[in-house]
Amino acid sequence: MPAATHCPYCALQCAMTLVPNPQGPAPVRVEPRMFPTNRGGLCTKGWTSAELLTTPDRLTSPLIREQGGLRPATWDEALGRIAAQLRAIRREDGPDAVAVFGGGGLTNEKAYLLGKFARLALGTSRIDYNGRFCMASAAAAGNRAFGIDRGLPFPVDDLDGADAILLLGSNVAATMPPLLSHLAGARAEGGLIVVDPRRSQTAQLTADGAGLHLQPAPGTDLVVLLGLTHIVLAEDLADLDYLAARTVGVEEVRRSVAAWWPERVQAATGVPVALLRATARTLAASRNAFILTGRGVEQHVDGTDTVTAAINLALVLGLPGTPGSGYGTLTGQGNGQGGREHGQKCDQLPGYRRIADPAHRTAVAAVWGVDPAILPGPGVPAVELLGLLGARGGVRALLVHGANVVVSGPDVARTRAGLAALDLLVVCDFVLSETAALADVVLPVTQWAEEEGTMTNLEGRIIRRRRALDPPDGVRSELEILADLAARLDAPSVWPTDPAEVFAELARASAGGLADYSGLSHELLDAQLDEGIAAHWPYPIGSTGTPRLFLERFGHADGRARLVAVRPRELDRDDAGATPASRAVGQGEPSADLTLITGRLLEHYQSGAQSRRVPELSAAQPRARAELHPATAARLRIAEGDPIVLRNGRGAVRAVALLAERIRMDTVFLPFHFPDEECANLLTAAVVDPVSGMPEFKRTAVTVTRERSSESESAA
Ligand SMILES: Nc1nc2c(c(=O)[nH]1)N[C@H]1C(S)=C(S)[C@@H](COP(=O)(O)OP(=O)(O)OC[C@H]3O[C@@H](n4cnc5c(=O)[nH]c(N)nc54)[C@H](O)[C@@H]3O)O[C@H]1N2
Ligand SMILES: Nc1nc2c(c(=O)[nH]1)N[C@H]1C(S)=C(S)[C@@H](COP(=O)(O)OP(=O)(O)OC[C@H]3O[C@@H](n4cnc5c(=O)[nH]c(N)nc54)[C@H](O)[C@@H]3O)O[C@H]1N2
Ligand code: SF4
Ligand SMILES: [Mo]
Repeated sequence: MPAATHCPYCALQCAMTLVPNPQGPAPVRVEPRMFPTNRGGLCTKGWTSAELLTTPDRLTSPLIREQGGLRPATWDEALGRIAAQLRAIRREDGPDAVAVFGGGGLTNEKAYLLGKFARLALGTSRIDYNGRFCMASAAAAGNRAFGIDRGLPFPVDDLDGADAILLLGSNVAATMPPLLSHLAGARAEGGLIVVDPRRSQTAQLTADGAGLHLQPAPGTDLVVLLGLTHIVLAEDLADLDYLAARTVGVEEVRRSVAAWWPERVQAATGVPVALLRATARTLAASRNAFILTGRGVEQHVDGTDTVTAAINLALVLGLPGTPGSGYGTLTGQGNGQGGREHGQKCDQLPGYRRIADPAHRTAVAAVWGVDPAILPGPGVPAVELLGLLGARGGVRALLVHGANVVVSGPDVARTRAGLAALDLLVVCDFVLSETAALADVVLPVTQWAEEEGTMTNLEGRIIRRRRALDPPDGVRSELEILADLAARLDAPSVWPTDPAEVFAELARASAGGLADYSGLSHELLDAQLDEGIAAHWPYPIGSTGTPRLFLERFGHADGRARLVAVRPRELDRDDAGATPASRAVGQGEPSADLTLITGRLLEHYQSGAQSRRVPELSAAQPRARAELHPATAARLRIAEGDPIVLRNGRGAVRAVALLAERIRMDTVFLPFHFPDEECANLLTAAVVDPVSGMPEFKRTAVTVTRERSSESESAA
């Protein structure tokens, strides 16, 4: 039977039908399906997604480490060993010696059960997930400004009516290609404005009068945004009626941007005054404008403040909560939205509830049938958690579900050392990812086409993932694994393994929370699929969902949005010496010091654990290539295709030089999809945004040289 489902990868969750294909290279064939986000389109990753189902190195048996290697084991042996070791560690060092690391790719059902498992079966406060690398700063800024964090508080097709869209640090042409159809309206009006230190595929869409490209020095977006807000206020372009009726805090923001006149912003960021003014005026003159942020502006130590500055600009222009306009962040992972709502964040309980709030604890404990006093308190965010691995008084056992931290976490050498110092590393995956290869026990799990569940896409729309074929023998679902371990650990409460039952429990536990799913069920979602109804949360019992938030009020008690005054970071704290600002205006001696920014290629997904195993994708992008400006390359005596090394105090990465005029001369771009000696995160630092705990993936000081074999020439 064909199954109407969605792509396994990103948050656009493009709709597809999986058709049985017994004769084909993969057991099912992917057919695109009409849906508001993708309109029948798919990117190359979606088209090839079924090939991973039968990848030759698919895991089909638990593995246990013995004498340095991994050997197959029975489920009973593997789970028995995990339970025994967890019990012993807990007895010796207490429940916080065991930690859990989740993922934004997990279904809502898995993410919910994982949070419950950590709190009830392990009793640990130490759970967090890879969404901390992805959504944490935008979430923190959204909560601060609006009192609710839903990536897009409006359906994606609202963008169609826009005549201006300011897209900050997002390369949707590579990261969500079908979304481009929603930008066509703004392009036709000349209103697509892209802010990126690279002339990315998305920035190239602004050519020929379709819009503007602002190319600031990496990490200076906050200053750009202060400058834009300054111009809007100084030129009397602000929506004063809206500010008075719907917000608080504009006077502080007015004062905070007063000193950021355009010439000063140009000097600090490299963006010409004329472009700054044109941007502010285009946004202010448009009837329907949107401001959208992506990881380029968020993955910084000041990411929360930068998103706050973007929201301030949106509020000054009167966009959020105004029909046909708005602010949003483009959620990344398949369930990056739902994954941040149901309890795998260290400070959170289901329904986007706070674990430190007594009323929230009581509500969830009642659904779980336990005394709220047994729920642990808040834990620590992901980067801090990874820093506790193997430390004295830290974590001795780690369970990983849906993340490949030795490729995608910051400062990979630190994480590798932490993992090596553990007594027990358990990884659930369907392939032997680089992290799974280090585990003491590996548990093979089902893939997307083999399971039922729900995902919440970038619009806060809850959709169904449907089973199209049986999993291979030997593979179990994560729900079964968690229930089995919970029983072995004598956990209280019930541990359903049927995804529909888990969803029903999640719905009850979320009732009354911000992300209320209580009116939904698998059954209703299936019916909605056929009727094409949009199940955006909050969806309390008796409602029909909330496609658009904030039309009448924001999430704070007084219904008003908050403008929060923010200031730029110290631009000279870079560990390589020269500041981006000084480079922006061409000061300083020529040197090999560059600012590394990292990001994505169309063909690969995240750590590459999945996409590197799909032949077409890995053939298209087999190796890490580092983008350098030809002038920079000439100065460093690097030619197209040369093997190069990027280096700093944390490590060295090998890559192939890719010369491209599209990048700033002071910047080098490296994709993070590759492992081992090509792993970009050998260079990134475990420094985080103080509000959100999000690491700085997008601004790292490096030196770049040709590889040693030709060192004689470059040294001359
Ligand atoms: N092909 C593909 N698609 C994906 C994914 C994938 O791995 N591969 N992952 C999914 C996930 S989880 C996510 S989070 C999204 C991410 O989607 P995006 O946010 O679009 O992805 P990135 O490539 O990380 O960063 C976007 C852009 O930010 C720019 N940038 C870097 N530093 C700065 C800076 O300081 N300022 C500004 N303004 N821009 C900067 C980069 O040059 C890059 O073009 O993609 C999703 N879709
Ligand atoms: N330098 C740099 N680093 C970055 C970023 C960047 O822009 N630059 N971006 C960051 C961002 S935005 C993100 S989201 C992270 C992503 O980083 P990761 O979480 O490491 O990314 P994935 O490769 O998606 O890892 C998911 C792993 O889980 C497995 N998996 C998939 N589905 C399931 C499931 O249902 N259950 C289980 N148990 N396993 C599953 C996959 O096979 C894979 O091995 O990377 C971050 N790291
Ligand atoms: S854009 Fe995202 S959801 Fe759509 S096919 Fe590509 S990876 Fe899948
Ligand atoms: Mo992400």
